[in-house]
Amino acid sequence: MGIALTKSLVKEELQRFKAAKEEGNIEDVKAKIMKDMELLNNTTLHIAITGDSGSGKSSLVNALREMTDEEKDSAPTGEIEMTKDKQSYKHPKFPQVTLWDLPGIGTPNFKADEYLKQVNFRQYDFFIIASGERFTENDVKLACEIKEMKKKFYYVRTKMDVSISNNKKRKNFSEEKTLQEIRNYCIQRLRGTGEHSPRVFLISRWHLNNYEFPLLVKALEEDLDALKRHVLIMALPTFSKEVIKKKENAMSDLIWKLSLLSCTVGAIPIPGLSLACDIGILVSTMRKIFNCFGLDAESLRRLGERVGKPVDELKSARKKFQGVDTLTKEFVIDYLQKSVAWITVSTVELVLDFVPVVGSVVGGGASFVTTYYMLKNFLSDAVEDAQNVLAKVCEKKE
Ligand SMILES: Nc1nc2c(ncn2[C@@H]2O[C@H](COP(=O)(O)OP(=O)(O)OP(=O)(O)O)[C@@H](O)[C@H]2O)c(=O)[nH]1
Ligand SMILES: [Mg+2]
Repeated sequence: MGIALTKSLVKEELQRFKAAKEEGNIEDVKAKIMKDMELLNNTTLHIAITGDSGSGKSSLVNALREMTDEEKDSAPTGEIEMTKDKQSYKHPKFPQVTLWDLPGIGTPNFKADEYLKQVNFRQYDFFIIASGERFTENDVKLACEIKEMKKKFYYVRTKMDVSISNNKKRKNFSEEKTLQEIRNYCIQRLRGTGEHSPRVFLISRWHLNNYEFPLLVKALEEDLDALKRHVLIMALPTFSKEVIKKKENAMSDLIWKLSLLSCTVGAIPIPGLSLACDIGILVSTMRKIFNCFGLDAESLRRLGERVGKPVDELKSARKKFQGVDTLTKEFVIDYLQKSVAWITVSTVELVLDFVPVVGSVVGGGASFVTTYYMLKNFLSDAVEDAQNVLAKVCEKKE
């Protein structure tokens, strides 16, 4: 077990550590990281989903919350008008993310002229305008109004699975051509509102990895600031290898910061282990990683319901975390114990290498190295299992 610990990789990280230390007094570095962490923990993301009745707003809210329409606390969906008032839905695992299911513009309680004021447009980070088969006058009106208020909006054409399946019956069907036609039609209508480069994404709530949902995520990432981007990535459903990679990068960055913090918090020996690191930081970060890749029992249950696979099948696809439903402190200690042979030998070597680099903070350095590599090791295990689960989801039924 363990990630590849090459000398050059270690040297690189230690140089980074040294540079961070040289940025100022280690207490200043610690204070800055603590402030960054506090800012991150207090960052919220409010996503407004609007559009005509039946366009698939509530379905999209549920998809982004990784829920089926049947789950308790999900947004009600259906063939008749359902969303009559604005309603907020917190993400079940990431309460920093709130999805707002808004009633359509021009519905009895929400008159077109007053719409944005009534839904309190200022509180949202951006709008998604959902539209079903036809682009309506209301969609145009809404796009104009949101633009006037200088808010960002993304135009989302839903139910692409239905459109593609209907078009398949035609002679000379080409999926690419069908997508192009629909995209051109939407862009043209939006250009009519004075929008020069309208952003249109063709999606299906049932196939987030198909069509243009990945492009929508990319656009959001580019538009959001670093903190909000981090919150978005953490909460994204793990629907593709690309999403797993995004999550891995985001967590790597966090690990680096938290490890720096651990070396200044003070190394506490872990009972029964010849390790000195901050167990609190290890447990909370490992839990964050575990949940963010959807490896916990609750996430796997939801995933099973969405893709129609028994939860036990998904659970047993995990190789590194077999039998783990939630990440407890006991599990973390056990995990560390299993890694101990690897980490102690490496740590001794690393710290010896480290002495000329950091001089007097060898103690802190040892804690930094231990925390850093324990967490990196855990992250690489989590990535591997997230890929295993994804592969199981993609497996065709026999
Ligand atoms: N196949 C398919 N059906 C979808 C998709 N999105 C929504 N639907 C269906 O379209 C119907 C309407 O979806 P809702 O999510 O209730 O639409 P809404 O915009 O919330 O409607 P109101 O609440 O009445 O404003 C439901 O039967 C959904 O199951 C999709 O991407 N694919
Ligand atoms: Mg609805």
